[in-house]
This record gives sequence, structure tokens and C-alpha cells, in this order.
Amino acid sequence: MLTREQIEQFHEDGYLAVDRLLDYQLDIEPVIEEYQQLLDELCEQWVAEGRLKDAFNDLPFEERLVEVYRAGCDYYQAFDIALPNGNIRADTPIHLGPAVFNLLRSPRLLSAVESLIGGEIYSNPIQHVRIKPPLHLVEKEDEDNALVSATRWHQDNGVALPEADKTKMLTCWVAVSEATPENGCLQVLPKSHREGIALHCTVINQLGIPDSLIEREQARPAPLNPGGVLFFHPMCKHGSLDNNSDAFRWSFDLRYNPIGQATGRPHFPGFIAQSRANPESELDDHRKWAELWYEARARLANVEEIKHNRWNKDDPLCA
Ligand SMILES: O=C(O)CCC(=O)C(=O)O
Ligand SMILES: [Fe+2]
Repeated sequence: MLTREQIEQFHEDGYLAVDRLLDYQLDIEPVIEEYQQLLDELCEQWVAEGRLKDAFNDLPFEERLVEVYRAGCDYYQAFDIALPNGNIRADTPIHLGPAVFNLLRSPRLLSAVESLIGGEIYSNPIQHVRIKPPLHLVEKEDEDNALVSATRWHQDNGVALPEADKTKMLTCWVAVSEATPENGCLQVLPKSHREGIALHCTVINQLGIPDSLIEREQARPAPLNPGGVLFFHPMCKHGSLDNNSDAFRWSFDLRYNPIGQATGRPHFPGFIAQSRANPESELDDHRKWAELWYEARARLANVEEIKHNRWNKDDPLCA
């Protein structure tokens, strides 16, 4: 559980960094191993499809990822733990493995979440893994891809539907690799969660708050060691820095809300991660979790447009 000081700090500043909250061996290592295995499978598949010349079996994970990325194979969607917000096909890849499911249900994470939003905890489907390459390797077409490049300033309520504005949503940004200002850690604006919703505009492909509305001098980077978690309020203004290092920057962003409140992505599936009142309602089988996503994928495949935020691309305020 978090201390009273930590809880007060969260409410005061709109965010709270808790370094080494997770257990590296129990929470992080199994996830890393699961992604290594996934990369094995994907490389084999891409070689079979003729998209990759070699499976690069002998290379370490990161070097292999560089080769895959250079060859134009989209590892970031195949790694992600949610469907994209558009262009969903019946075979859009998504990763829903047991180690990731265990991370979503980590007792260390959930007890901190309970301190901030209470003991009836729903896993919100707005969630991602981001394994971001060094900026110098990023292709032009990914300059604005928030799974690959820096993330613009935004509020998480701003990237969800307004039905979630009253939801007590909590974002948990989990460092898998060390996160530093050099390799693109998150940055936050302290106390900005009290300022109301800001205008969000789409530039190229990414939604964000225009730079002119951000008091950049107030920004605070949030470095973390592996297993550290940055918690923040859905109205907290945040973004990420460029990855100017030579290594990948690996994080998960997970979200939770009290059971029964709107998630802001009603077309995607969440699940009950913890219920003190009704423990038998908790989902504890990763295959059932995966099934929910596969059903959503089948339902959403080839759907023309799925509304996932409140903004209008052509808003004159964004011109
Ligand atoms: O990791 C990133 O680059 C962005 C994460 C983010 O916006 C979030 O966790 O809400
Ligand atoms: Fe965010």
C-alpha cells in the first residue's frame, strides 16, 4: 500500500513516481522472456512470408529488433497489448500473453492502485507497450507514431471519449528498462490536473495539446529504474521525450478505474482485476482475456470509423 504522504502527493501534484514498486523477478523478467519468445515466433513468420531475409536467431533481443524494424516489419503493433484505434482487420496482430496478464494483475501494482482509486478495480483497455528505438533509427513515416517516437503533450482524458470524464481513471506507467531524460522518459506538468481539459489537435497522425498552450518551463521529467511506476491522474498533462540514447526505451502504460465506471473506449474489452466485494468476479485466466480481445477484433474488423476521442480534426482552433 502507498503511504499517506504518497497519496497526498498524488492528489496535490496529479502524479506520483514510485521507484522499484514492482518486483523485477516476479513482474518484469517473465514479461521480457515472453517478448523474446514472441520475437522468435514473429521472425519465423516474417521469414516465411518473405518480409525478412533472416530470422537473426543469434542476435540479442534489441539488435534483432533493429534488424526487424529496418526491414520494415511492424513489430510495435504485433507487440502491443491493445488493438489500434483504426484500420482494424480480422488478423491485426496483438499480444495477449500470460506474463503480460500477470503484470496487469500484479498484487504489488494493484495494492498501490487500491490506495489511489479503491479496492474495486477494473483493468481499463486503454493500454500499450512501447519499445521505442533510438531516435536516429526512426523512419520518417514513424516520426509521429507514439509507439515508436516521442509522445506529444496530452491528457489521457483527451485521448479517450468524454464518457470517461467522470471516471476515476488512473494511469500506471511502468518502466521495464531504465527510463531517463536521455532515453525518452515521461515528463509531466505538476498540478496541471486541476486546469480542466485542454484543446487537443491532430498533427500528422498524433493527437496532442498545441505547444503554445504548454508551460514548458514547468515540465518535470520522471526518470525511473526498471520496475518503477509513474502514476498519474487522467487530467495530468504529460508527454515523453525523444530517445536520444543508443538503446530501446521499454515501458507499459496500463490504466485502471473503479468497476462500473465508463472506460472511454467502450468498444474495447476490460476486465475485473480485483474485487474485494465479489472476488469470484475477478478474471484470472489469460486465455479468457485474450478471447475478449479476439471477439472485439472480429467485431471491429473493417469498420469504417470508430470514434475514440471528442476532437474534430478540422477544428479551426487547430489551424
Ligand atoms: O510512453 C509514452 O511515450 C507515452 C505514455 C503515455 O502517454 C501514457 O502513459 O499515458
Ligand atoms: Fe498519456
